[in-house]
Amino acid sequence: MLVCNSCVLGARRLICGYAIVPKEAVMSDEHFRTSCVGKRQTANPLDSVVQGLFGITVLIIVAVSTAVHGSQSTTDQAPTAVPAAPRYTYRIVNRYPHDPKAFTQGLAFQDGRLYEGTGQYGASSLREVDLESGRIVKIHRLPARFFGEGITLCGDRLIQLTWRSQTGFIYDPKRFRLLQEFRYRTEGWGITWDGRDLIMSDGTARLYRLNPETFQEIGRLEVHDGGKPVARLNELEYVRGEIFANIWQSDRIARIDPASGRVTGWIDLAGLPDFKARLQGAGVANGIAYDETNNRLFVTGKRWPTLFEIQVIPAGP
Ligand SMILES: [Ca+2]
Repeated sequence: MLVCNSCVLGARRLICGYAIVPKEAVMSDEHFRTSCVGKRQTANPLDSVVQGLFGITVLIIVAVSTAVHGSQSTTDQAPTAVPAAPRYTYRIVNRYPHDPKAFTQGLAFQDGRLYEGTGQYGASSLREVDLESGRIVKIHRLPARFFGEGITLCGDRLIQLTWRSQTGFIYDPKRFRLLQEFRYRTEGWGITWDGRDLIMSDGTARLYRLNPETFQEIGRLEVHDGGKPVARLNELEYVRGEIFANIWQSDRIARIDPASGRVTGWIDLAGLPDFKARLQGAGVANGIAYDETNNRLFVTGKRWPTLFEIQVIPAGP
């Protein structure tokens, strides 16, 4: 059971009547239709008081539930560590349209082309998107039994993970022709390529190095900050010697040292997108792509109407 990411942990920090829902529900259209996004539009002032009391109750339930289920892996259950690494914020360099229906799970950029992977059963896809207009240039729809997750370029191959199917797909980036499938043992969340190895996340604080030819695990990295594991590592991007990782249920990106797993900085994307987009169903930040040729960093989120090019800057004291 998980807490609704759009309501509790998003920028709005409101508690909806569906705050504790299975992960599948969090990611479903049904949840967004029936969650506080819809309720709020007809709320009266007293509702906020009721919601506040309900929220406190929900948080107590979550705390008790966590204690009761404490026998599970500490890595999986550990809350995101209190940031010990320096904080960064952003400066918006450019804004581009983004499909507000795209449940973004992966983003990648190479040779002037932007690629996006989307999730949800029955709606998962792989896309090439025109950066300037947001127009879908090319789309491959996954069979309904697959929930699409992270994507990455790996030389002249385009790789896409799926969530719980332990199945990855390899495509020709030009035509999206399926070249090969591969298997892995964990859930599939994010994936990136450092020019040598594939690096994959599974929602825990662990990153896996995979041989890009055999897809066998060749190493692991425990990601930590202030001595504590940093769980819920999601979409990934290799950026000039660092691994950038979205943290699921938050608008933060962890900057990770690939050698030690230490978080060297936190990029806070709060405020992207705007409040109006949140009301219209935009979820948390997810999707990082780096244009190595032009040194451009792109970020977006689940159902965000905008894809941003940003410059990362220190947050200051
Ligand atoms: Ca990426």
